[in-house]
Amino acid sequence: MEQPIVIALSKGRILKETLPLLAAAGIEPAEDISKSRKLIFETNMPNVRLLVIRATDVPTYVEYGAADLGVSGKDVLMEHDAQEVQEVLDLKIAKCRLMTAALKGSEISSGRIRVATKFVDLAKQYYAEQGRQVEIIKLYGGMELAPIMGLADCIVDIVDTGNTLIANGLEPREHIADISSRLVANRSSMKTKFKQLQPIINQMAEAVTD
Ligand code: PRT
Ligand code: MG
Repeated sequence: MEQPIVIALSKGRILKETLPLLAAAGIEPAEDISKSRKLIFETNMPNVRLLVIRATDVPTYVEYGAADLGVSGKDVLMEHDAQEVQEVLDLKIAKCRLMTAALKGSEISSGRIRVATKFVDLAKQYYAEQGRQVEIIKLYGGMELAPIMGLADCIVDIVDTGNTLIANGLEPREHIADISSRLVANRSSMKTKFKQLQPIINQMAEAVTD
């Protein structure tokens, strides 16, 4: 008998690029996700359901097995870092870079600095590897404002075109990591539901393009 499969998707910018990859695996939502306020969607496959949730919540659902598969930015995965969440595929979508940034032309002290970010653990790890003393200030959005207002010397944030930094008088400084979205799986689901998950993963893999 087919077991139920739950796939957690990040709403927002990743979703649009995820749907064609799911379609390649024969999975299509039963209704238009963008026109609905629902959080859970039936699909054309009777045993497959989709969750559409905040990007940062996807690893949590997968970690606890409330979802078998999930699609999440590498940034979110690095920050979440859970044993039970297994990365199975680089989907090569929603590409961007994790970078430090500071006010244009500003000089950063070699001593202790303040860094504003929503990626607290990632930033701690990065500066520890650099042997630099930092105080991390957790923010939930609009990181660019922090250096302008003197709250922090620099920020750690996602950069794509760089336009957001420029618009706020900042410039990118250090490249921390290249980011793209990944297909992740719950480790136990990979064992107990392998027969059902494997074809989904393989068909998505075939649809990935650079
Ligand atoms: O908004 P919410 O709290 O629900 O979560 P979220 O902000 O993580 O979700 P979402 O949908 O905004 O982003 C989901 C994922 O998309 C991220 O985890 C990244 O892996 C990926 N991604 C790709 C991006 C960008 N590109 C991106 N440009 N995430 C965010 N941005 C933001 C960035 O934070 C900055 O404010 O866009 C701005 C920079 O863009 P440029 O083009 O001006 O440089
Ligand atoms: Mg957002």
